[in-house]
Amino acid sequence: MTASDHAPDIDARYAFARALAHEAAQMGMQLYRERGTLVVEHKGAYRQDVVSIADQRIEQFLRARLAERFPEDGFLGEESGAADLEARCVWVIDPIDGTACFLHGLHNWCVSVGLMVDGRPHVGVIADPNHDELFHGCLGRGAFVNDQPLKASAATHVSEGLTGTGTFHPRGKEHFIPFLEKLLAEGGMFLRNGSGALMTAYVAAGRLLGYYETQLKSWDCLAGLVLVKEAGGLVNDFFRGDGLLDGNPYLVACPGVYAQLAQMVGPSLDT
Ligand code: 2AM
Ligand code: CA
Repeated sequence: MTASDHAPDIDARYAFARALAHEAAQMGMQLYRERGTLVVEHKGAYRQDVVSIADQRIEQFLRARLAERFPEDGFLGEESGAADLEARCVWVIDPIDGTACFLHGLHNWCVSVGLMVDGRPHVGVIADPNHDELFHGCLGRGAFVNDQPLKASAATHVSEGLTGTGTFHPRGKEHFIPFLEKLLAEGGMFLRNGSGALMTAYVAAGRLLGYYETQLKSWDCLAGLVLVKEAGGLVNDFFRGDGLLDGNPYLVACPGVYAQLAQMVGPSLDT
């Protein structure tokens, strides 16, 4: 019998993820206060895609602590890539989701720590130190912000609240502008706060009715997907194809408006 034959200790991982994300977010807060001194780089040719030494330092911290505590687990991170993806437990983390906000002095950023077990999102923790909010959830055990249970909105029409959105230039505005037109035509309204993880958590919390992003990466949303599912929301087939490594279009929403939003997004959700 090998170590991988044993059921993984989910309790230990869930507790560790909560403490770790909180600690990383406090580290992020310190770096955020010093953001004027951080070295900023642009990823590739796309100038809006920025990364700083803060992203790299927090990811190194998370990766080292996870490897020390759970050496048998795999890892996928935005800044340092993948290791042991065939392991039963794989951590999928974004050290700072909302990097552009972080660097521009806007408070919409967070640390996102997700855990996949046997290929499915199982534990999600999103730490937002600017608002003292720790979102966390575990498959079959509910989702919470601090100690408060999360529940997706009971709305049945987009006109009843706000819908999160986001895009980036390389994806093409044809996947975005038609959606906005349809949303506005139905009396809906959009919000774009710059952090996919936080907007996903807000859908779980019932603060947003739904959230459409033309393209996300798995580290932006894996933790949040656990929260949305546990809060009674619906999610698209984000992991189809090479979704884990390359990302996909993304839609999450409360049950009463998911179909309406999916119709507005149309074929862009599948291409
Ligand atoms: P980041 O801050 O970790 O880069 C905002 O709409 C969301 O898009 C954020 O979660 C942001 O994550 C993400 N994002 C930024 N650049 C991206 C890219 N090139 N591909 C996919 N998502 C991106
Ligand atoms: Ca990031």
